[in-house]
Amino acid sequence: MDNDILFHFGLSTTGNDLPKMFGDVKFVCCGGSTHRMETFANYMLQELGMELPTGQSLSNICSTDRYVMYKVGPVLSINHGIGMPSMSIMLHEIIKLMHYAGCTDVVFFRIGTSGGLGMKPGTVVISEEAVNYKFQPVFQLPILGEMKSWPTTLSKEVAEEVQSCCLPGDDFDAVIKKTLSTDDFYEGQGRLDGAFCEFTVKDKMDYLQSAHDNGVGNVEMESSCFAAMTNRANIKAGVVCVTLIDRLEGDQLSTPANVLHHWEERAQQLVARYILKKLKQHQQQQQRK
Ligand code: R2B
Ligand code: URA
Repeated sequence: MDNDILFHFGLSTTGNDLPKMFGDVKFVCCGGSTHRMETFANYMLQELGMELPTGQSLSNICSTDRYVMYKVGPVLSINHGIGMPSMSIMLHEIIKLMHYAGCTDVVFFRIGTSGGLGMKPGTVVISEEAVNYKFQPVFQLPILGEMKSWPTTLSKEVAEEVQSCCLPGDDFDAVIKKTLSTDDFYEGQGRLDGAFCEFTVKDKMDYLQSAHDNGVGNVEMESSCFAAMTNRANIKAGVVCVTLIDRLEGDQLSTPANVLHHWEERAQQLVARYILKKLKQHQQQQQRK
């Protein structure tokens, strides 16, 4: 194509100098909400020891109101919205963007929230793999009238390294477990408190218990698409989600907002530590050369 328009970002290959703008990106971090990804970008600014000149602040690179994107040195922070269709659009465009910018060895993260199964709320789950409603490690999408499916493999190395960033002094645990990705927050996750519900408490508990017995630690709405698409593109990727509730205990998110925000910071903290560690290792390798 003479010009490729990354429609949902409001960027294009002829309208923007993508290599100049993004060529040094090494980490793409995404999460559902626009505000959380702005907070993460500002947090990375601080963690990377970067100081903006007085009166300046980070600004959103996207010119549409579909997604927000912030760049802090080698880190891109971008939101993906709720659900796999929104995740998939963002990933198509960010994978092309990384390609056009000439980026190499980029690691992708989803930093998110989830419902936990049988663990203390506030625990961070690092996904071993993402599974569908039948607990299978595949992502399916109908294309041209046919159902296609891809494996939802995630990097074991990244998962273990992120887990090792949880330190003895931290007031939370980080566990590696399977993540169940659903297409709905309410009935799709076995909630009884949606506008509709045609199953019993026992049906719900049997399903969630069976997920738990199959090694599932948490439930959310994007990881299988994220894992399948990064895997298809041969991109190393990790999913780090905090649990906001124990779904074996209830459905409603009744914890106060300030506590939930504090918990959300935990997943960001682990990924930030991983990034700093990798940048330091890279710097040391360069010095040795
Ligand atoms: C976790 O939280 C959102 C739903 O509340 C969804 O994006 C997800 O995966
Ligand atoms: N996000 C989800 O998708 N489910 C939950 O239970 C909590 C957050």
